[in-house]
Amino acid sequence: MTEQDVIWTIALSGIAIVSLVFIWILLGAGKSDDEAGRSRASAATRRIQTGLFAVLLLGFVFGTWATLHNFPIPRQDTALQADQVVDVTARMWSWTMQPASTEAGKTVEFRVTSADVNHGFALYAPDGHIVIQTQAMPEYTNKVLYRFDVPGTYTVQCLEYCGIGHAPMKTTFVVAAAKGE
Ligand SMILES: [Cu+2]
Repeated sequence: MTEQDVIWTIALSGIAIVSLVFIWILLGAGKSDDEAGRSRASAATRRIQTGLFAVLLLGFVFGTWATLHNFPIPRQDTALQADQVVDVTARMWSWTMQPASTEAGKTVEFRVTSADVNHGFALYAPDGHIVIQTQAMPEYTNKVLYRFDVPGTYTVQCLEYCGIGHAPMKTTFVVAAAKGE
């Protein structure tokens, strides 16, 4: 199951649960016309609302933590412990990367900026998976860290529409096999 399928399954199950509870409440509504029954029903509804809210809140907090605690965007205002720095400049419609290669096992700090308009810096692994991305913005330098475990030819692609030459705005980043240890 891909990540997308897992997210879909969770989302659809959540929608199904909420819908079932809603239908159950609707079916129960109007049954009791005595005062005591009504207040019992509204107390039950409140308990369900509170419970659902708590479950959703915990779900969102956990989901946010689980998906973001490994986020590759480091603190931008401190020196980073990278093995190598790569300066990346985007412009309409090309990339400059200095240097444009590293070695497997190294952690690389990409310092990404733009010489003209906003661009999106995205790095794709040889198997086509996106591994990191950040904005390339004029007058700002955005840092992103990545440890390269898999050697091969990575592809850099612009992810922010920047004019007629946007789609072919690509370059490559080569990760050599680690030198024999
Ligand atoms: Cu672009």
